[in-house]
Amino acid sequence: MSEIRHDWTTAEILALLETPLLDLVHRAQTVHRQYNPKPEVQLATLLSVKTGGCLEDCGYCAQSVHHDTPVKAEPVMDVAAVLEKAAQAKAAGSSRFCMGWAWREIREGKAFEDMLAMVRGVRELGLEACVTAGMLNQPQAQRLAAAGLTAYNHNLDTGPEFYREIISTRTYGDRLQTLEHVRQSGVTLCTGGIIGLGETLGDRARMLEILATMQPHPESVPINALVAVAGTKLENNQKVDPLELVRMCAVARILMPKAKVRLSAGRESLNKEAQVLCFMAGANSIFYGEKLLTVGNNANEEDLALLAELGLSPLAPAAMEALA
Ligand code: SAM
Ligand code: DTB
Ligand code: SF4
Repeated sequence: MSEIRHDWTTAEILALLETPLLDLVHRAQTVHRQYNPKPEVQLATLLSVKTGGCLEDCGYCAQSVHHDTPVKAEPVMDVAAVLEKAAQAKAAGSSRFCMGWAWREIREGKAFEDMLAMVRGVRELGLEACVTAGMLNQPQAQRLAAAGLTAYNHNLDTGPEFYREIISTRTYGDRLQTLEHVRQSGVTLCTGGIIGLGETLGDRARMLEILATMQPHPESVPINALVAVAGTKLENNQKVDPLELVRMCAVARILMPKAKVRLSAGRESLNKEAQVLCFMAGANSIFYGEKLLTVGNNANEEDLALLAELGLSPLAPAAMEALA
């Protein structure tokens, strides 16, 4: 069995990203079968609990106040409505429920108390609970852990040298600090990135290097392809070649053999064959449900049919409990 390493270098990762595609996919599939022998894919459903009006200026995001997009600021959803959505996600076959708040950071008060109640409620349904709500401090991470939070999503998005080109309202260091607070609290890490921002292969390698040299590795690594939203800074960026996503999934799998590699935003624009290649390359989780946070996603029936055709089963909540 290939060993799990935490000392990957930029040059090694760049060489992986540049490996001929079939060799790369073969290597990734070999690692994937060693570490994740069951033919399973985790279905995670997203819900935007607080949409729009975000003070950060992430160049890709439809929810930033710095952009004039069709997404407008909405009030925070209430606890009962969120738990109703979670129950529906469970009934549809999801094992993880991911809740998003378009916030720069978590603040104390009713909205945070409600977030904790939502986490408790989602866990009581027997689902994994994930939250993404911007920066947080150590006591907040501990309160989320005590409520039963499974994972906190906080992406690095790209390499540190390119970060300032995409986001100016916070630093890469801020991002790493939040991840450290989460790790210390015992909540698992969901952190990955986006391609298609205008970054170089070197920037992708640097992001993967920072993830793959964490000890332990993040438990979950989302790989997003830019969904270019009208009104954002990146609205005119060139569309990502689906094979670039395959490469990112493959390299993430090779570097972090046990992580859930989540094929995330941009999947709707992949054809069936490109998705199959991503699964071959080691992707073992998808967002499931008609919407991500604000943009569309593949239809449930289509996703279930694709998994069935490939002989893949949705990761059952029971298996998920065993992992917890
Ligand atoms: N506000 C929180 C934060 O920034 O951590 C959470 C929500 S944010 C929407 C979560 C992630 O979704 C971002 O870090 C980014 O990787 C991804 N994302 C956001 N907008 C996207 C887009 N238009 N296309 C692709 N990925 C996107
Ligand atoms: C992640 O990396 N991707 C998901 C989840 N984590 C929160 C969000 C994708 C958002 C896509 C754009 C939108 O729906 O606004
Ligand atoms: Fe705000 Fe998150 Fe969007 Fe950035 S990605 S603008 S932090 S909601």
